[in-house]
Amino acid sequence: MSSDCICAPATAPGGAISIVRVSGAGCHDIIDSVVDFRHGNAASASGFSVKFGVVPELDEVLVSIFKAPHSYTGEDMAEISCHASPFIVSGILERLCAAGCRLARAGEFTQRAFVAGKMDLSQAEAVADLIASDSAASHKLAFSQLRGAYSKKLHELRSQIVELSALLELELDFSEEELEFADRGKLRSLVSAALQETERLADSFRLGNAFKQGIPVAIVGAVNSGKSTLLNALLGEDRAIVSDIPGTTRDTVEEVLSLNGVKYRFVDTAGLRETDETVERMGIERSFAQIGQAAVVIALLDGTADADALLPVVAAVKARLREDSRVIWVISKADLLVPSQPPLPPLPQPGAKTGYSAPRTPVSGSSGCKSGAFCARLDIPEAIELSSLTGQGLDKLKEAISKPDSDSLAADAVLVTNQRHYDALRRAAEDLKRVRSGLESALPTDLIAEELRSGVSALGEIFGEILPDDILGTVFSRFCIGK
Ligand SMILES: Nc1nc2c(ncn2[C@@H]2O[C@H](COP(=O)(O)OP(=O)(O)OP(=O)(O)O)[C@@H](O)[C@H]2O)c(=O)[nH]1
Ligand SMILES: [Mg+2]
Repeated sequence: MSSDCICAPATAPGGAISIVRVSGAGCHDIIDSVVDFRHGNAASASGFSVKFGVVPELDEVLVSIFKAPHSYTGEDMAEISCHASPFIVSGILERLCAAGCRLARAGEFTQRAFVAGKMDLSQAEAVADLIASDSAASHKLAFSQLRGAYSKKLHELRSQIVELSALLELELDFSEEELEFADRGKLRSLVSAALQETERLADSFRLGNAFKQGIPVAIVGAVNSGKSTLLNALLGEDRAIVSDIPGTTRDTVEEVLSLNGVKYRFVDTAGLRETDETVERMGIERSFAQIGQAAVVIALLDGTADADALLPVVAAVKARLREDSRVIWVISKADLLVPSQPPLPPLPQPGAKTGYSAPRTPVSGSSGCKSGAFCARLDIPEAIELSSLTGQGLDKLKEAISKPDSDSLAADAVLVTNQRHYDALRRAAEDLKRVRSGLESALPTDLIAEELRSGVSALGEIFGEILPDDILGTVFSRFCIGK
């Protein structure tokens, strides 16, 4: 454990009260030289205590005193609550530094907590995520990671692999006697199970990361189908330019919005149509790219348009949609549709895209595609009828966007949200795959053991322990060698 004393402001500028944090052996003596306490002093305080004092000529302060190891860093610590003037905060820091402290580097308190074994590396990372969390979803994931649910899951996985390693290492120790401690069939099935779990965790990164960064949602459709109007309706403000001129939106427009506690990044795109115009063409290429990148695609189909004219849009969406993405089909401008009975009357001018004034074709009943004609023609399972002008269907759309995500979050699944962890899990999965094929091809034990060791160390990186030696510790703790 580092012995020097560090100090730093723990609160952002502003507000009424600021907190200056101090940590390190001997820091209570430094505090005593900076603060005149009304009763006693920091060095002689026992356990956790809060003392009132004065920093001469500067401020009245309240000091929380923590004795090692019962503090965030595991060291002697103090938190000085003062009035939130930048002058006072820097004055206190100056006096602490003059008395023997140094200014802490970014994250140094948490780093000390990790070194003291107060938390593992993934929990330390969760502290940063918790501070950065800006939605119920990202908060929930960071908090559960901090509380150790995530570490527990990974520890379980890792100890499975350590156990496999331990058996193989034991064989290596007794290699002259040609003993086989590990039943190869059992080993194969254990490796498969560990590989499956490793891959599941690695695969959860796409969702976990999306929860953290904001889930990408693309609003796509033909020109003039109401995409920009929908973005504005979702946001409740006039963010994107709306006009009845087809091809109004040329470039993507992105905005963040939380639904049901989940953060989404909505992207309004250029309308899809055949065009020779270079800039519009470039915009449409970007729309196509957005379909391929989004986790959720809202595909707008203008309910007043000829269904046949929408077939290329449906085909374009289906062709570019990622396998793990969701598409929500939406029939827009529902306020212009008159509920009536099928069969559908012929359209006055096939292909006309701007004749929205006259209410006409009923595409369905009250919800979904009850008549089925429109959806059947377009070969889509169902669609939400929506009017961004009246708000009809808007709640239903929000629900369709957010329900699957809030459900998967509520399922308490352990999700990977950190790129470093994802990389380590991927490497561990590759090692396990090599172990599996090594077992299948009866590779020598020492080579298989090597791959397993590498997998253990990859997973260990997640917690900050890179100790393949603990495999040996497990061997001796579990087996009586003399027997
Ligand atoms: N009646 C009605 N009109 C709508 C609705 N949504 C959009 N419109 C109108 O349709 C026209 C086109 O709307 P936009 O939101 O600009 O359409 P867009 O899909 O973004 O069009 P591009 O950017 O050109 O691709 C505008 O005149 C809107 O007022 C709706 O729900 N009901
Ligand atoms: Mg637009």
